[in-house]
Amino acid sequence: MERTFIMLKPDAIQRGLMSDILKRIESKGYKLLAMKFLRIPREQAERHYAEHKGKPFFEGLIEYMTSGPVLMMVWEGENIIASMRTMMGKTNPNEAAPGTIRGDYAQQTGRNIIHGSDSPESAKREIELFFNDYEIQSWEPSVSKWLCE
Ligand code: DAT
Ligand code: MG
Repeated sequence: MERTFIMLKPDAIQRGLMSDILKRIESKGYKLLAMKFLRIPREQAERHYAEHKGKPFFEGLIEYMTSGPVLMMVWEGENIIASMRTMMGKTNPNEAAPGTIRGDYAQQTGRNIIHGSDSPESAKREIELFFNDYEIQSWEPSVSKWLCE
């Protein structure tokens, strides 16, 4: 089983898309391990997106990500990192396929409503950046045996 860090960005919250997006992730059968609703401090947003520091869109990205509360989560499931990237669709919502989260709900790269880790290394780094160990739940949904054999 793999873990990933998922964040609904400020535009998803403002636009009332939380429940629609959560429904897709929950219905897939993934297990929620942690969840927080808060405004990210600027310094933490910059650390989260450190790989993009210096790029032309960086300042705008940090402004956007700190402009309002986000919903940050840890989810667990089989091959969840790659599968969530597929469910999210391409970074540019105009290139994201219909049926994907960005393809269905967004128009611009700079307002693409959701973040998901892109590798096991990023997932570990991002989870540790935003969550303490005690905030991550260990639990077994009773349907587990009907989801994975
Ligand atoms: P992803 O979020 O799909 O992992 P990324 O890591 O390349 O994509 O970029 C992180 C975020 O930065 C992305 O979700 C939106 C923003 N971004 C990336 N490229 C951009 C661009 N050319 N113009 C505006 N925002 C951009
Ligand atoms: Mg990325």
